[in-house]
Amino acid sequence: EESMKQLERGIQTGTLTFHFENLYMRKPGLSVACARLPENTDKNRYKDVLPYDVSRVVLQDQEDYINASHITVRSGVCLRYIAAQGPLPQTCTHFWQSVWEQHTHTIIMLTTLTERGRTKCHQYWPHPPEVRDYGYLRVSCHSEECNLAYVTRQFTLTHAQLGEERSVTHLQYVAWPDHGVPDDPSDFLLFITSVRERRTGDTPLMVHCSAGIGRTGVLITMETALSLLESGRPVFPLDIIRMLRDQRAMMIQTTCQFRFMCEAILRVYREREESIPQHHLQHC
Ligand code: PTR
Ligand code: PTR
Repeated sequence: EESMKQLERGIQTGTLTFHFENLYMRKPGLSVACARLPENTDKNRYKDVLPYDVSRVVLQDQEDYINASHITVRSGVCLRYIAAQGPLPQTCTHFWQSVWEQHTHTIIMLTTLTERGRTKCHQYWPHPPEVRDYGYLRVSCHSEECNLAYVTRQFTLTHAQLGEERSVTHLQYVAWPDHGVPDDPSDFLLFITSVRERRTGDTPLMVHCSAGIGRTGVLITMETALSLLESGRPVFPLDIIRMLRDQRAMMIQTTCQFRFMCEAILRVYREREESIPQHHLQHC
């Protein structure tokens, strides 16, 4: 595959990381006015990580702001996401409201609550078997299962006014510090596989870390690359990242994250290549 040869060469020679470092962080000309309104400033975890007005998730309420962006990948495959910051104590209700309104059935969390003694995300869900109310939504957590690198939780959301119930799955990857890369590429690839298994229908997956750009960007790029590989299409990571940054600024934070991701894509590609010829041999 030509794009994979380019990728391999690009990593070896360093041209890919050079181009990555020269990509724009934000799409020029897009405003972030709503995020900067005085009534919304304390809803942003980081003053420098704000959603564009055009792609922000709008809550159906008087107070319509949340630091979250719609991300749609359209390049042969169609994948929808909401990329969000880790909720703050004062934004947990907005977070659950967006889960409900956007019909999200899976939340992917890529951070722990604290890292090196600093808060990265507020615990926005109840410990099992507790139940908690977030605005009009009652959230109960009825199971928590720990894997090597991630935790799976099952929530039930009940809408107080409508009486309607929905199940939401929570997948929390716990082996990935911010500005860093996952501890183990195989664990991470397994995690992406379980994320892919959660894809049913057309509803967006909710993805968040602390700022909702670095690790969230890596996960979205990676799932996109895998689904392109699966459908036999070429993978150009820089094009994917540019497309993501046109919808949420600064997606993928560091060169290390970028390189990690490229190497993981190559690894998946090689494993697929190795399994295909063997399969043919058995038939000869
Ligand atoms: N000049 C930057 C680059 O190409 O890397 C892109 C950029 C565009 C950076 C806008 C920042 C921008 O917005 P602000 O002035 O709000 O930081
Ligand atoms: N200004 C913050 C900082 O650099 O610490 C913003 C920030 C925080 C950016 C975390 C990215 C972060 O990582 P992630 O998006 O993976 O949570």
